[in-house]
Amino acid sequence: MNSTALITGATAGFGEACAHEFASNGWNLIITGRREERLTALKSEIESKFDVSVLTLCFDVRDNDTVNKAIDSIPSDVRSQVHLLINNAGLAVGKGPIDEGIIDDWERMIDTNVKGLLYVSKAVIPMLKENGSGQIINIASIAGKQVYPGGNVYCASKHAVDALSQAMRIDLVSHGIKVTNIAPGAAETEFSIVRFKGDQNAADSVYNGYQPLVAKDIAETAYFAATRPPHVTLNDIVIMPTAQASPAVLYKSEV
Ligand code: NDP
Ligand code: 8X3
Repeated sequence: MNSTALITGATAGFGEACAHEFASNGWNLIITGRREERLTALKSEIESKFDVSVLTLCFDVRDNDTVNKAIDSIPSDVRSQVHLLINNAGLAVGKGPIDEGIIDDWERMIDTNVKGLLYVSKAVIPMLKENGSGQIINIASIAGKQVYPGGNVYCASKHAVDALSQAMRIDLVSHGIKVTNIAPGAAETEFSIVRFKGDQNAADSVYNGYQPLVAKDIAETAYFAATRPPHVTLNDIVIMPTAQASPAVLYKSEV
């Protein structure tokens, strides 16, 4: 297997789990994120466990120049093996009524989830085209399908990801590039710690009383989507905890 997957946001959560899942199945990796020490540690761990090579690229997806410099630095022998981009880097910041929203939180979400995904995609798509095939997996969210109280701007940013998945599919079909949108419900990662700005109690309360998804559930789903035969594309996958019927309808046991 000579395929390489480029995964954004591999320093935690879904991205880190995808790195393990793909490497354990023989894929080489390009892992990215802002926390360089985590990237270095993940590279060492994966290369010691599996017979694959891992390239680390430390950048902020919100900075288009840095994104381009990082992607341009990929050596040509690695470039020619890149067949999969997993656009996973993203975040929610804050949750509350729209009129009480904090402008900086809105900008962080829109700049990361929408503009960052666009910058990385624009930089990587030429590689997929050159290589004659490929796949983009966009990690959207159930928040990109349905809006819930206090979710306003995060939901809007993920609706944008959902729309961009559809748009990419249309614009790239003639290049044989598959586009898969994955829309998870509640999953226990660092997501809620980030959303609630380090408030551990607020983060824990999101996952109390039911079994949320775990990062491995998403990684296995992404791997399944990436390993369908050439004539098959999984366009859109909604994956939820069994106890979550919709973003705001959770069946919680009595505490
Ligand atoms: P985590 O917080 O655990 O991981 C987020 C990852 O994104 C980290 O690796 C982080 O790396 C990276 N990231 C964030 N901002 C930037 C940035 N500006 N530049 C580069 N990398 C960045 O969250 P999850 O794994 O849960 O989230 C992954 C994706 O899944 C997100 O897009 C999220 O919206 C989505 N999602 C999450 C769900 C959940 O319930 N957990 C459900 C549905 C979708 P670093 O900080 O090192 O830069
Ligand atoms: C994360 C899931 O429901 O908290 O995208 O928005 S949710």
